[in-house]
Amino acid sequence: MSRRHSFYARPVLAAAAAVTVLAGTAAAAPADGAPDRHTATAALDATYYQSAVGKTGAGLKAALHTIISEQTTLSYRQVWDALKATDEDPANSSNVILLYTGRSQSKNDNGGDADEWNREHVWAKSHGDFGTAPGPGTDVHHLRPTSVTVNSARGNKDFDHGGGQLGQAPGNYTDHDSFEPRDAVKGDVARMVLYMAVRYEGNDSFADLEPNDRVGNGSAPKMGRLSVLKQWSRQDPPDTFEKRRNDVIFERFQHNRNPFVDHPEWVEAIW
Ligand SMILES: [Ca+2]
Ligand SMILES: [Ca+2]
Repeated sequence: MSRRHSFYARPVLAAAAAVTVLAGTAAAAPADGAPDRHTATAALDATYYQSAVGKTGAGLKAALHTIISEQTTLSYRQVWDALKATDEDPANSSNVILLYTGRSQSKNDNGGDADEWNREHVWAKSHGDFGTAPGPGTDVHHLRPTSVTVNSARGNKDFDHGGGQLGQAPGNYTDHDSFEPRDAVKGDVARMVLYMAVRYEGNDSFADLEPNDRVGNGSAPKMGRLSVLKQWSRQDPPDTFEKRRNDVIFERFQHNRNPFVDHPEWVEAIW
């Protein structure tokens, strides 16, 4: 909760952004129910992203770091309730959608048994050894509900193409040193990893997280492979589910955004 005060020290910007996003998802929604995203993003550019718009490279990364570092920090226990909201099945409000399997499962089936869902750290928590203390280990921008068994199969592997298909999660592949998620979430994974790289720069009590182009990073505060993540981000642009998730985190939980969900072109602008 340490950054909450500073967030509300900018009440005009925060209120303007929040109200406009809500308008974009409700009042301004066209007949098909899809949010008016162009309007919502333009409003965010004029408020939340004002100091980042027009920049590229290291200057853009630094501006975004300052913006998204103003956030509420959750406890690891609070993450359960956050994920039940952020990853809710749009077709069944009693369920969440699991990241790798795509399975719709009861929100109440969370836990540690093989057939339950748990909290997957997409940026594996051993890469930088940040654990589950409030900070990167509880940042729901990269935490997703996953099948306990598939979470275990992913382990702390870097992301790359290839391997054998997972029997319990068709479309996902793994070998001894890497994991490839199903096509529908490849971009989500890339944008989560790159959010972490911008948010955590080593100026707090945690490591500076950065992508690189390797696999087998082990406990180094690195995640690969950057060239593959960039490809996946292009291949699988943000959809309604991913955008709604970003809005829910911003409005209800952390009060910060994943800039790459709002502006996927900023991936190439920085890397
Ligand atoms: Ca996707
Ligand atoms: Ca970093």
